[in-house]
Amino acid sequence: MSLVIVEVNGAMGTITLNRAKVNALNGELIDEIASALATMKARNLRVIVLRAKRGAKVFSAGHEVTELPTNGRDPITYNDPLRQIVRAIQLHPCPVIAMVEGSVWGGACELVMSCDLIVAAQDTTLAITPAKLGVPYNLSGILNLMKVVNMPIIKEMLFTARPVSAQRLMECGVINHVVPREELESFTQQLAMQIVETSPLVLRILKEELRVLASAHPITPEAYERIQSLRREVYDSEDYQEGIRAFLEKRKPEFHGR
Ligand code: YXS
Repeated sequence: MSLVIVEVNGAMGTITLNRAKVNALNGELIDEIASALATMKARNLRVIVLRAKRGAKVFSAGHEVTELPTNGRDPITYNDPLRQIVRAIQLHPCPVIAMVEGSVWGGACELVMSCDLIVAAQDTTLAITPAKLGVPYNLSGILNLMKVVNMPIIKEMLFTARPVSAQRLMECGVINHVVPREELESFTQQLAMQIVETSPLVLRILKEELRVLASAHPITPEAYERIQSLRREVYDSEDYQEGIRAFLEKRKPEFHGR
């Protein structure tokens, strides 16, 4: 498990992202996060902390761009690793706390927001970037963002793809606590211990009730199919190819709406 560091301290588990340079979420890293979660579930741990290494400049750069398909396939399908790990966190039977320092990008914002609580260092920023890359984000991903971020703010984040400060996101009710970096670990540990003292059976059912109710959004098959056809027009577009090409060529994309 080189891409994550797994620690267990009593009833608390810690998963530290440890992939070189910027913790870009490739399939291998996500498999190791999922494996760590499964181990912690088997050990009946009562709270999990998901973090980057101490002092990280980048918490995670989001989806591994080189793993986004450019051959006409949907870039974010049900079994995409990002989709898998978001579901694994949402279905994990105990609370998962995202302890965030550094900058968070793209799908890593959804990863952080799929956690149950977010504690962030003061200099943390989150940027949701599909519009910058030309990626047609998927319905369940958008719903996950909407569960956490109110509509005016999620529209600004999605439409501008710009970083937003942790402080502002705490004021908007997205982030639970913002603390100085040097207090991040102790504060998160204290919060985790408060959770450990409560009934694990009740927490398990509360978390699942909240997940089920928050996901209860009726959508007709025709509406779903219409969205999927609109998304296909995007990932089949020249703009989609341009977004990924520009990223790989380290230049600004030039989108022409086709
Ligand atoms: O040039 P080398 O080989 O050292 O590689 C560079 C970057 O190309 C690479 N890298 C990535 N590789 C794959 N996937 C990524 N997401 C990714 N991000 C970065 O890591 C090496 C170091 O990056 P560099 O030189 O830019 O470091 P930096 O410290 O100057 O800047 C760090 C970042 C994170 C601010 C910068 O790398 C950046 O803006 N990265 C892209 C962030 C982003 O837009 N992520 C969204 C990925 S797509 C996604 O998550 C969803 C599909 S969606 O777009 O829909 O939200």
